[in-house]
Order: sequence, then C-alpha cells, then structure tokens
Amino acid sequence: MAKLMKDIEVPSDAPKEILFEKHVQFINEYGKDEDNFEYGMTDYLRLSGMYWGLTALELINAQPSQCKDNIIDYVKKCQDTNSGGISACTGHDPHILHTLCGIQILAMYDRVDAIDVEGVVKYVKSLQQPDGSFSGDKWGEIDLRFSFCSVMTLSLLNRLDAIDLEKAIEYVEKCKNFDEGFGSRPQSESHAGLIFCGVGFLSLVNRLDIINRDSLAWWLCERQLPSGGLCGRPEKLPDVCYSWWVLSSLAMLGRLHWVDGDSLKTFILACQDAEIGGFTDRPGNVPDPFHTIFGLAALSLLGEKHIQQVNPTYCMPQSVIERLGLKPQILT
Ligand code: GRG
Repeated sequence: MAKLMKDIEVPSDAPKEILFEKHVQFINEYGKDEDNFEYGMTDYLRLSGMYWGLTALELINAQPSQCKDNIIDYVKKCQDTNSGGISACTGHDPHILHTLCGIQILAMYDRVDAIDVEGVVKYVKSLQQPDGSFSGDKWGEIDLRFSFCSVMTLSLLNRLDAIDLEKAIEYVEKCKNFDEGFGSRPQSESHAGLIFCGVGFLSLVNRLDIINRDSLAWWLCERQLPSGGLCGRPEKLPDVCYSWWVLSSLAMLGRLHWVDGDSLKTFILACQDAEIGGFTDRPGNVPDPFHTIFGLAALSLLGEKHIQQVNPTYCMPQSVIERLGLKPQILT
C-alpha cells in the first residue's frame, strides 16, 4: 500500500519530562562567546534570538544571566536614529522583524520608555504601501509576515491609529486562499507559519470574522502526523516550531482541542536535547533558541502547569499582555 504521509519515528529513549534546568543553562550559555564563529555568523538574527531566549526564560520563570539594563541598552543601541526602526544588531539596517522583537523585549521588561517610541511609529508607518501591505524594510520585500509584525508592534505601543488599518485588513484578506489558509502574498500556497501571521493579524484588529474558522481549523488539525508532531503544509515532515504556529492559530480560533494534545506533547518532549538542553526541530537534531521558545510556548498552550501561560497572539507571557491592558480577539 502506498505510504500516505511522510513522518518520523519518535525514539523510545527520547526525553519524556521537561528538562527545565537544562533549558535555562542552554539559553544562558547560547551565544555567550562573542569570538565564536557561529556568533559572528548569526549577527543578522541577534535581536530575534534575544526575544526567543528571553521569552523562553520568562515562561519558565527563570532569569537571564545578562543584567536586564544591559539588554535594554542593547535594544536601544539597535534603534536607527534616522528611520526610527530597529535592527538585528548594531551596524545593521533596521527591519520590521527586529523592530517587533525589540519592542517585545522592552514591553516584557516594562521599558518601552527607553527608546524613541515616536520614531518606531514613524518607521512602521513608512513601510505601509498604497495597497495596504507592508514591506519588511526600505528595500521593499512584501510579505504577510510584515503586515503582522507591523500591526503587533503598533499594538504593543497602543498606536494602531498611525496606519491605514482598513487597507491593511483588505490586503491580509487577499492573502487568504480557497482552503481558508494564508500564504505570504495573494495566490501563494497556504503555510502554517503564514496562517499564524494571518490569524494573529486578524486577532489583533478584532476581525477574525473574516475567516471561516472551522474550515481553517480542519486544515490546521490535518497537519498532525501519526508521530504526534505537526507539519507546516501537506506532505512535509513535522517540526517543533509548527507546534506553535498551528496550535496558537487553533487557540485563537477556539479549536485547540481539535488536535491530539497527548501525542503532540510526546513529540515535543522528544525534541529536547538531554545533554545540553534546548529543543530541536525533530528528535536527535541540534537544539537552538528558535525551536526552544516555540516548544515551550506550545507546551504552555497544552496546559503544562510549570510553564507560565502564553498569549497565543503575541507569543508573550499572558501576564505581560494583561499588564499592558491588551485584549486580542480569541474565539471560544
Ligand atoms: C512569534 C510573535 C511572533 C512573531 C513572529 C516572522 C513571524 C512572526 C512568523 C514567521 C512564521 C513562519 C513563516 C514560520 C515558518 C518558519 C519555517 C520553519 C519555515 C520553513 O519553511 P520551509 O518551506 O518549511 O522550509 P517546510 O516545513 O514547509 O518544509
């Protein structure tokens, strides 16, 4: 009989509990050695990496080894005084992906006041195009991810009034496909990562009514494979990060219970590195902060009691979202 879907085997000796202490050690050690080759090669991810690692620590109630004032100072140094945008690291061009990460870090530590907020607002506004879409930076690439990041940045700053929201919504609606999924641009293939961006955007602007939620929830829960893991689109392998992109979208749509939480949890736990800590994409691979935050955040959505509650729209601790008085739309 033909094999219907690609999948992997979860090894029987893979971790079955959350290795909290190992993860704290892994994140705090990651990227400490500035003379290391990998450190130099990942400059372009620095601020995103900080958001992933610091949020992961916060969710498991641990402290960063770096002093928080230094972290805030670093974000501040990454703000470009001309455009107002924030870059991945000092000396790089600003980009909306890193602008959002910078603001998420500052919001989490209640220190948005440390930077030029009006500069950030001006930057995000400058990225909006006449058709409502957003470019990632001044070089002009358009992607649904950038619509989501722009709107989330402004929402964290309470400045959604700064852009043409109706046009922005119109563009996001054009990225929705016949299967109710979202692609990176109009007519692009539905992909779970972009679905998170589309659903997240609509949750932020209170317009989840645009989606036929059961059709989309069905597409999303069909991403679960016999191993328990979730993939990002049909015929692809499972990857821990989709535990977040798929599960958070289902949570916003009020359909989290449509996946088998027990087998997903087994898959996520199996993706931990028992020696050095951190999560990998699939069992046995090399861990990194990206898969670590999304593994832990997905476990939080699954109700793991020793992990802080995460907000499915912002991927930040629910306590922070409440402190900021934000109320993204979450269907029940
Ligand atoms: C987390 C608050 C928050 C914001 C982030 C930038 C962004 C907003 C979301 C990105 C969503 C996305 C596109 C995720 C997918 C990442 C990924 C693993 C892409 C790999 O693509 P392929 O085609 O993967 O190599 P598959 O699994 O389809 O083979």
